[in-house]
Parts: sequence; structure tokens; C-alpha cells
Amino acid sequence: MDDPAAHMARAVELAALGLGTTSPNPVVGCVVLDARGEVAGEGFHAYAGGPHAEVVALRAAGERARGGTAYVTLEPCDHTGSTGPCTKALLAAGVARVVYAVPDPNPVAAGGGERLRAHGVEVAHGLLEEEAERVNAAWLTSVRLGRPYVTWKFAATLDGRSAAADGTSKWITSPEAREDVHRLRAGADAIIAGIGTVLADDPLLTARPAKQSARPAERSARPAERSARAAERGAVRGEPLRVVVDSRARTPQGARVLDGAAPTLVAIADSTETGLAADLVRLPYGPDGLDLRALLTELRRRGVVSAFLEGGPTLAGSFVRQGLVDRVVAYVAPALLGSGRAALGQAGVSTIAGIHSFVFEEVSLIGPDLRLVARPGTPKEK
Ligand code: AOF
Ligand code: ZN
Repeated sequence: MDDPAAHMARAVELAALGLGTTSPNPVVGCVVLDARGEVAGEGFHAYAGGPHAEVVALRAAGERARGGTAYVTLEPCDHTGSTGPCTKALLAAGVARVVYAVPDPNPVAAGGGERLRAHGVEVAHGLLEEEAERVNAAWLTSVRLGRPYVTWKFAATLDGRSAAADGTSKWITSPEAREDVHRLRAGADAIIAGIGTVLADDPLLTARPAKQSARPAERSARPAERSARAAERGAVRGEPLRVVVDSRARTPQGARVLDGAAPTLVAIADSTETGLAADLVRLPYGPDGLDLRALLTELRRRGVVSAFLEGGPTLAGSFVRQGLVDRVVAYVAPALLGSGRAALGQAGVSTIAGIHSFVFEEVSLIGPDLRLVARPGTPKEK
């Protein structure tokens, strides 16, 4: 059955199977139809260094790809990186039409559409572009902006408080919500916290999901890819990089973030003198505190595509103020405090016109708590 939107929707679904394991590469899905319009093969990119989605789908389709159509969520690459160009694979398979959703913003790999056209393939793009953008938001952001995609996570009561008046904050949300946080952490390349949180809670900042992901593809892709990437960053055991924003180097030498269970980077001001034995990065310090853009640039340099920001309303406020939050994940507990620390500190808003607007993208129940996902934007009805 030839329903282009349905085939692309399936390709987006396939791309999503790679979420959390393809970094620093994109997630990509592909559906190949035979000349009669029947599905002949499907594929997705599972881990960096592995075959691209198109190649997986073409392999599954075999000879049936000849004269057929390929639906791909990202423009087929036209370069030789860790694998050969997908344009070449598509031409060799004799595919007659290629429909892709999002153009490849990576200058090294782009130009696939043109190449295919030049070889007589019918090429179209833009189908379900929004959906394909959304699934690949982290990678697209990192390539377009040259900085990691930042998710700010917080847990709060219904009245938006993350700690009681005396500062106690343990277990506002349920074990289910905390488990979900660990799952999200595991899919990120870095976990960022402020020194306030390190001093107050002495967190480990590691990803400790109780069970591996429910997705079999993710499970099989994870270990090899994770450790290859970890080795690149000088990491051990493939844990996300832990990052402490600590301009005056107040992290105690005995803090749990420095336990060696995962790599840790401590970001300090370039003028700070310290004897702290840790992987330190010195960054400019201005009126807004540590230069967070410089921090993100450094993280990107270390191969971080997606960063998970948590721990510290002050630090979160600075990220929000500077427009560096790409996604908010809020866990809201059905409880009230009435006083105590707000989830977000100063975010540079003094009057309502300066409000930071977001659009809800997802609402779900996690155990007894709500999980809300929002991205910057203006709700249409406003
Ligand atoms: C992927 N998976 O399915 C497609 C990609 O280093 P390489 O050879 O794996 O190439 C990575 C680039 O290839 C990537 O940045 C993107 O521009 C392009 N397309 N990449 O990882 C895929 N189709
Ligand atoms: Zn490719």
C-alpha cells in the first residue's frame, strides 16, 4: 500500500529505537519499498560506527529494493566516515525514489539528495519534517548550534517547590519517578550539577537504571558503543560524564562525584587557584557567573551531544536566563509544601513580558507523579 506519510511515520518510529545509544551520531530510520510499493525492508541506526539506517534497510530488502522507494528520516549521507556513503548504497541497490524528511545539516555528510538526483533518482524531501526533527532534536541542535542539547530536569511539589523550608528535599517524588530519571540520565552524554547541590546532597550523579532499557535494540547497541565513546572521552565503564559547575573550586576532595565510578569534569573560573585533584576546565567568569556557553562548547569538544542538567535552582536559572535550555522534564508530585525552595532560581525575569514561554509536548503519569515534557516556544492559543 503506498501511503507516503505512513511509511515516513514508520521510519520516524524506527529512528526512535536508536534514542540514547547513537551519540555522537543522529538517530535515523529507513523503510524501503519494492517497485510495487510493498514494504521490503526496514532499518535504523543503532550505534555510532555501526551501519546507517539506509544500509540496514537495503540489506533487509535485498534484490527487492531495485526500482523501489526509500523513506529516510534524514537526508542520506554522501561521505565516507566510519561507513561508506549511503548514496552509493542506494544507487547500487537500484532504488528509483528517495524521500527524506530533514536535510542533513552536517556539512561533511550533506549533499546526498543532490548526488542521487544527479544519478537519475527521483528525490523528494520535507515529508513529516516536524516529527523527524523532534525525534532527532538532540543531534540536530548539537550540529546546528555547536553545543550540546540541554535537558533541564527537576522534581517538585504541585506548588513548584523542590525542598521544604528547612532545606530537606529527600524523596519528594516516587521511586518510579527516580527510576525514570536514571533512565534519562543513562541516555545522556553528560550530567551537569551546580556546586550548591554537590555540597548539600553529595550526589553520585551516575546513571543507575534498575534494569536495562526495555528496548532490545538499545540493549544490544549499548555496551560496545558506550565504551567506545567513553574511551574517547577518557571515561571508565561508559557512564555519562559528570560535570560540576564550581567557579571557586569548592568541591570537597572526598565528594562522591569524585569517586572514580564515572568520569567527572569540574568547571572552575579561570582565576581560581586550587589544589583540587580532578579533571578541571577553566572558564571565563563574568557578571552572570561562569560562562555557560564556554562550558557547553567545551563539552561538545569532548563529544557530548546531549546534556542532562539537574541539581541546583541557581544553575538552572542561569541556563534558562541565557536561553540554553532546550527541553524541560518536570516530575510533579501530588503534594504541597507552601514554603521552601522554588524549583527554579533567578532566571532574569522581572516583569511578565520577560516570561520564558514553553510548549508542553508530553504529559504522563509515572507511578503517583506527573511527568511533564516541554520545549521552548509559544503556545498557539496565547
Ligand atoms: C548516522 N546514521 O543512519 C545516517 C547518518 O561517522 P559515520 O560514517 O557513521 O557518519 C555519520 C554522519 O552520517 C552523520 O553525522 C550524519 O550526517 C550522516 N547520516 N549518520 O550515524 C545514519 N544516515
Ligand atoms: Zn549514511
